[in-house]
Amino acid sequence: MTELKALIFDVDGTLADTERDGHRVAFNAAFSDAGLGWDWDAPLYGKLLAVTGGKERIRYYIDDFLKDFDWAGVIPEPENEDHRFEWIARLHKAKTAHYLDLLAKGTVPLRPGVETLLNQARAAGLVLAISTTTTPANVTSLLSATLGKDSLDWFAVIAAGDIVPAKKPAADIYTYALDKLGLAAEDCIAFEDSRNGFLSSAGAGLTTIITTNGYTANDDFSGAALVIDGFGTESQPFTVHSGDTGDSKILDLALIQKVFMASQAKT
Ligand code: XBP
Ligand code: MG
Repeated sequence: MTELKALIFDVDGTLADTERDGHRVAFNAAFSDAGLGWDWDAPLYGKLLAVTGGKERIRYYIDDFLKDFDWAGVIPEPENEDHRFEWIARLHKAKTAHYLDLLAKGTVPLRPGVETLLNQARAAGLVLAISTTTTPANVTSLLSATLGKDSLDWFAVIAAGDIVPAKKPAADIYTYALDKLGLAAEDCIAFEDSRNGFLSSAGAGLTTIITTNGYTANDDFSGAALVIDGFGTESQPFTVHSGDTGDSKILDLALIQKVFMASQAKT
């Protein structure tokens, strides 16, 4: 049986509830600046989360939700795929700038219990890493805004965004993180919030604990080691969707070790 060496965290929806009041708001601000008249309300955004990656999500919206989008109104050669991609990339860059502003203003806190768990893990000498689809600057800004600049050094690897061509649900970003860590999947445990994220971590062979949020509570997490609705704190204990948590009400290192060992015993 191997010993748990590293904790690998997803960011959006896992470390922080970023989507509805962070990314969505930033997308809408960029759309407004560009005079597009698009408004991604909270329920629509829930549907758009089917596709990970901001640029990919915009393309999905245009192709599947705005079937008659007039490309000729925004680029000179509307049939040119490279030009379409570049236009979306520019729009997404503007979205990222808005998102970074929101983070700098402290609009997006970490989820309750996250900071305590990170500190526990560091004190216990566990390696920490990040594996996310979002743009790298979004990760460093979220960590700096919530935990202070020094927290960037807490993470041995921050694997993010376009560093791999295939985003979640592909396993690539987790495989990349494991490779950079120089660890095997059996040495680590992943923390995710969504089905796409879980497919990615499980695809890389990682035991995964799911902490759901408003957008993902009804996702299919069959095969996950544990599914709870948050990390839990003394005043806000988690609720269990599936898995064995014994008497625990908080996702602390003792529970993580227990879940990790139970999953090792099954393999
Ligand atoms: C996160 C994403 C990202 C964010 C937006 O998924 O899909 O696209 O929604 O960030 P996960 P960007 O939590 O599974 O990594 O606009 O920077 O892509
Ligand atoms: Mg996520």
